[in-house]
Formats: sequence, structure tokens, C-alpha cells
Amino acid sequence: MSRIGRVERTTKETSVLVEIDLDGTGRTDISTGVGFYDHMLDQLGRHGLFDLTVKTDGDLHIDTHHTIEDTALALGAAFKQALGDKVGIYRFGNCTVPLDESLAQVTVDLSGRPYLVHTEPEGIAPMIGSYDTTMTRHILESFVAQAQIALHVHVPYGRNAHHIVECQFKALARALRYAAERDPRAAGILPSTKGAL
Ligand SMILES: [Mn+2]
Repeated sequence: MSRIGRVERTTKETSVLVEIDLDGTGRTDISTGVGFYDHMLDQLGRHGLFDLTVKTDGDLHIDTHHTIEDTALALGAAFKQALGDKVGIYRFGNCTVPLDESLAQVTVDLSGRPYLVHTEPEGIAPMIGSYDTTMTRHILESFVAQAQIALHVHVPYGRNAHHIVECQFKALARALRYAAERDPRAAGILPSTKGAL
């Protein structure tokens, strides 16, 4: 049974298409018009071993905010759709990833309830190309709201803004992969005593 999510989301501000296959090989085709964001979504696919297509046509003549946010919302919705009934998956995942001087620790519960805890160093460079670094938290908030997951992302230390953001996406990718992976000991079992996720 394939685990694929496909979401098209069009507003007066943006037009977004996201397709994700949770059981892919890390093949990506990403185009948002925000170079660094494309680089981050490429990390998400590659290190999550998700096949990921993202096509966003946004109002970049205003700024990158709507383009980045709406892409994250569609990505969260597509991820939730691909997860389906969550039977037989690990549900929890965590990964710690260093990138030179920076470290990211990510823990996820595919709980069905949205909650984000996020900390990163203060005072990092405000821009990476056209990417506003205050958007990292906004991306995670948007993704969590639609994916309906609990997500804790911590960067206890780091200096370079590019490294600080990139290690978060790499650790997120791997934590999501572990949580969404099928547990061979749990075939047909929903990982919840409540009977619903
Ligand atoms: Mn916003």
C-alpha cells in the first residue's frame, strides 16, 4: 500500500503543489523561488528518504513570507495525508545532527495533535539570501499545525545562520523518517492505547 500525499493549495497570494511519498528514495524536485528554502526542502526529502515534489508560485514581489509559509502548510497537509491511518508505524522519532559548529536535536510524536517547542540561538544573521531566518520557526509552526504532530526542535548552540537552519531540517527529516517508518514487529498494530491517532 503506497503512502502518498498530494496537496494543491491556491490563494490570492500563492499557488502551491506538494507531492510526497513516504516510502521513496529521497528523490526531490523543488522550486519555490526562494533558493535557500529549496535547499532546505531538498534536505528534507533526501534525509527523510521521501520522494518530494514542491512547486510554489508565490507573491515574491511583496516578500518571501507567504511563499514560505503556504508551502509549509501544504507540506504538513500532504505529510498527514500520506501517513494515512498510522497503523504499523513507529510513531516516535528523534535525531541529533551536527553541522560543523551547530547542533540540532529533533524529537517527534505523530500524535494527531499539533504542538511545537522550538529554541535556537538568539542574534543569528537575519537573512540567508532571500530567506528570513525568523521564518524557520514559522515554517515549523505551519507544518505542525497541518501535519497534526508534536515536534520539539532545539539548537543548543551554533553560530553560522546557514548551519543553524540546515541542521534543523536535516534532523527533522531523519526524525520524521524514523517516526513514519513501518515497525516490522508492529504490523497491523496502531501505536496507541487510546485506539486512535
Ligand atoms: Mn505568517
